[in-house]
Amino acid sequence: MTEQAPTANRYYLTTPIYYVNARPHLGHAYSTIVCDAIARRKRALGVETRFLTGTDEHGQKIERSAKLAGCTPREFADTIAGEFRGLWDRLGISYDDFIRTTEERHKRGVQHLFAKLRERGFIYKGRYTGQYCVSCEAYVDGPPGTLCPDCGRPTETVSEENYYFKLSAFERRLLEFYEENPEFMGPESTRREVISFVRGGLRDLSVSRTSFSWGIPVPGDEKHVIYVWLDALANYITALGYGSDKPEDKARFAKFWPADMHLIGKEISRFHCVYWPAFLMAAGVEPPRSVRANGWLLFDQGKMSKSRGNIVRAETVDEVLGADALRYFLLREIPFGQDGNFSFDALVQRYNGDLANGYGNLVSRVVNMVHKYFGGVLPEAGAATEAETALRAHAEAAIAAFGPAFDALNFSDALKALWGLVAATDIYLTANAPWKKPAGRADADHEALQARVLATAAESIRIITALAYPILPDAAAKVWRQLGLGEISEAARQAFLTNLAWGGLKAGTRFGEPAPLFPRAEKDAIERMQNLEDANNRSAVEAAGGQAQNETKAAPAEVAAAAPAKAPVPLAPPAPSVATAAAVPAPAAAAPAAAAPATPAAQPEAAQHITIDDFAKVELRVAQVLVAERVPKADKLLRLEVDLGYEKRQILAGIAQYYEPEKLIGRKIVVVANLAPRKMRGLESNGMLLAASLEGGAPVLTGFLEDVPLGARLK
Ligand code: ME8
Repeated sequence: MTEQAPTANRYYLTTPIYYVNARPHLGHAYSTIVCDAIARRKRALGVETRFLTGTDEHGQKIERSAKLAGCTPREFADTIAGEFRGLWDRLGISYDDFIRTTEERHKRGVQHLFAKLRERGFIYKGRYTGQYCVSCEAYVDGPPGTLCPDCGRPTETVSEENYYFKLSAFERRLLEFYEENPEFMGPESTRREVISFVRGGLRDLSVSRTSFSWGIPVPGDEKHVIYVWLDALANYITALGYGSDKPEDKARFAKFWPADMHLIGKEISRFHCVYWPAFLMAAGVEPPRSVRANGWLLFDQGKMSKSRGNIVRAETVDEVLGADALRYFLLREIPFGQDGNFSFDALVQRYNGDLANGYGNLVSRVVNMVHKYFGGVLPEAGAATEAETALRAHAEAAIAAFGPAFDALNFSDALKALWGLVAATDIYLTANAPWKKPAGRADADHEALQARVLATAAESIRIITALAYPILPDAAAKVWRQLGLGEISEAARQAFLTNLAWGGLKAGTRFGEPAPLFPRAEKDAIERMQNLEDANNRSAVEAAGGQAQNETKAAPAEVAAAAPAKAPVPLAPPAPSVATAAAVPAPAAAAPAAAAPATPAAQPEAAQHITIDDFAKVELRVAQVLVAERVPKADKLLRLEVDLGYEKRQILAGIAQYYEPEKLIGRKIVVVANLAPRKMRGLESNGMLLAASLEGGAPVLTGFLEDVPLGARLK
């Protein structure tokens, strides 16, 4: 390992590079927004900052997704990478570089790194037979049938001749490295988890695959592709020019490596805090200075993720409340490092409370009064009274509190301190009421008070705005113009945060036109956001499952089985040519219904229409069968264990006469997820499968032609 380079006045920070198998959602936006806020503050402090983001485009997972979508992996990756980049541009993310792992510069750098590792004796060839989780692109210890410990999905058995990285040689070095660099990883929970993982013993790591080809070939042995995590992690150095001989690339690498911070989600800590420093040490490259893990953004009580099907898109919030509202909410509401709930209610409450009624209203009052009473030119404040001195002291305390809290990633505390100044300025303004001239106050005295109060409040707003700029870049830019200070981006280039001393806003400054910042969100804001999400989810589900549903209409089993004379709850209007709705009976109905399955349901009558709200009560979700076996002494029942992505559960189904249990394993099906649990033959059943019933025949389980993530909801 080389020596620790002196900390220069430069800062290199990175987001994870996101997989292109899923469209961006708020979870991705969260990590990216955190980095963007940090990058903006660093730049405004005069630090030469480089902010990298990008997309992770290789691996079996992407190859399979592309195949299912009927396009090449390259076409698939181009589309989703474009969506990520487009979203970051829409949200005003100030990245300096966007790397795609399919780019030539990356491929060259990864091959250089691989060759270096081999040359230095850390790579050897061996045979790997074991379990692999395609979703996490990770090797898993255990016998066939082992579920992935990270995501809970079934693993696949692979047996391949592979290249191995001597990770075991780094156990002691890594522990020493953590000890010597206590700042290397955080928060504390991540640190503890990683250290205990390494203490548990490190085994050599397979770093190539031969069973698929969508990846970077091993130099000199092209039938192997390089393990996707080695490929992906290397982006942090290949984006700087690692592996290139060009002088400008070498200079960039020398200048910005080691990275100051890799910001990641907590689930990928092991890759960043164990494998990555080990790869770098082995290659003779210095490890990054720090890795910081954000907690998970939760929605509907679970981690927001594509596989759970509970995502919210950043575009929705941007469209209704603006990107700044989202940035503020995420940084203010969630203590960094912890998991945090996202809800439209909480978002709108924060928006109205802190932004519309708080900061936005304060700015609007002051700017409007400067226009009204002083023709838009900032007056001289004159001599300060106790009230001005107190507000100034408050502002100075806010400056002193904000920076250290922000720089320690305690964004929530930093904003709390700053919004304390918003409140204090508001109180100051109201207490001095420059809009109200009491009877008996001389004109000149009143004008002096107006000048003093408005100039003081405007100065406080300048300080609030400067500090808030990394979190509220759009709003700050507008306020800067309204205060007559020009372009805030230019001020940031001049490192305006290095000098926030009181008194920066000079008398005589001509204010810009007042412009609304955060219009109050009315009641319908939540509904609008929900509708946008519903419409998006609907089109996603239609895209994923519509074809299958058109071929065989499906209906929840129990509704039909329990009440055959009533209309089933249709997923699609019943078509005369297709017999609708029968079902795999749920446990309670299973015994009788299984004996006489395929009861054709009556056609719904017009009078029996249900509302969309009725339908929404039924939670239909995609699940995968992990285990299927016959229930002893119950010849019609199968016991299934299914994976809903966010949880696994047991379901009993009366399909033993129609489906061989082994054939069901791995199959994706639809289940009614919110059915009350019932006991059958002493076993609990949690939910029900959906199947179509053919006239007088066997039930046919639902399925999808395209790949559908586990847990995705059918609406
Ligand atoms: O893991 N809450 O990519 P990925 C908070 N390609 N953060 C979330 C989140 C949530 N609900 N969902 C996603 C990969 N994230 C690899 C990384 S890096 C060399 C390779 C954020 O598309 C969080 O930063 O699965 C998480 O680590 C990342 O997105 C995972 O993105």
